[in-house]
Amino acid sequence: ASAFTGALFATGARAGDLTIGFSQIGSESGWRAAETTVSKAEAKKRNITFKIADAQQKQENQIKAIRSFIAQGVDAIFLAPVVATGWDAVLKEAKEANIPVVLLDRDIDPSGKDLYLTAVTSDSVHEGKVAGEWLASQVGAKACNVVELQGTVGASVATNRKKGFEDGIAGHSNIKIVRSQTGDFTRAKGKEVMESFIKAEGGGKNICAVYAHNDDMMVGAIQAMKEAGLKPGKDILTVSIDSVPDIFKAMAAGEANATVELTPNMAGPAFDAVIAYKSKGTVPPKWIQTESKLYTQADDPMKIYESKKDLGY
Ligand code: GZL
Repeated sequence: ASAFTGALFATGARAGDLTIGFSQIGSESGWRAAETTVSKAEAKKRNITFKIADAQQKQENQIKAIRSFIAQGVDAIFLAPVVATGWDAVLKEAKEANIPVVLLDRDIDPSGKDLYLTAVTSDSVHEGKVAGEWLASQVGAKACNVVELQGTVGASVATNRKKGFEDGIAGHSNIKIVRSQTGDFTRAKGKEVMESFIKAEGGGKNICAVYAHNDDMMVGAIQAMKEAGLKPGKDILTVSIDSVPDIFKAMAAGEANATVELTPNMAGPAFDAVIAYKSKGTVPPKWIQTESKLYTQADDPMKIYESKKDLGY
């Protein structure tokens, strides 16, 4: 047989034979919309049949989608778990059906570790720490009251980004989180909660900084600050996570200060792990970590905006 045929034979199942179901959270943020766009492109590159179910941020819809993928007999299931708990039963059903599950961009509680093949995520504690350390580097010894826009309650990334930020400002007793509430990772809710923070904090004049667990909530918060006659990016420092195009636009306008980048391409490494597992029995590490990078106004934000604006955010 030719070398080519031999190679195909050796790799067993070709990527083209695979059907993978993705239980996606929804499209609550620009980042998540980009993740969906990128994952479709990555599936196409590998000639994989890819089915995406949008759960509108509801866990029960994600569980239904997983059950449907099991009934369809897909080769693997991707899950971006909206919250970290409540997955044991349905993931046990996938295990019994011998369908490997890969987590994308969020984790489930450690008790479920044997219920998934691998998790492709960033280090969200580190992201929060980078954000906290950046703020500490900006304020020095000045008293700084911070308001925090948390992500979805119970999501691993919200818990972790909160902890990481606190680690980042630990040892700087002049920096205090004075208010903290969930904006559910959306622009609308981020704006609404920021409006309430501004009212509760004397019109916002004693707010020194805003920390948002994602850029979309920060974009909403920036709108709220401007409508209240405040100067985000100048009187009130901003730091958030995702590095979506619009936060770079705000930075270029001097209305935002810093963002920690999260790649939307979690699916590429996930596809490769499943292909290797299915064709060669290669067991991947439990965690495939994606990189995080801090960007500030010093990094030519308009140029970065231009490079990201057509990537499906
Ligand atoms: C992080 C991801 C988060 C993004 C938000 O890995 O789960 O979910 O930071 C999105 O934009 O809502």
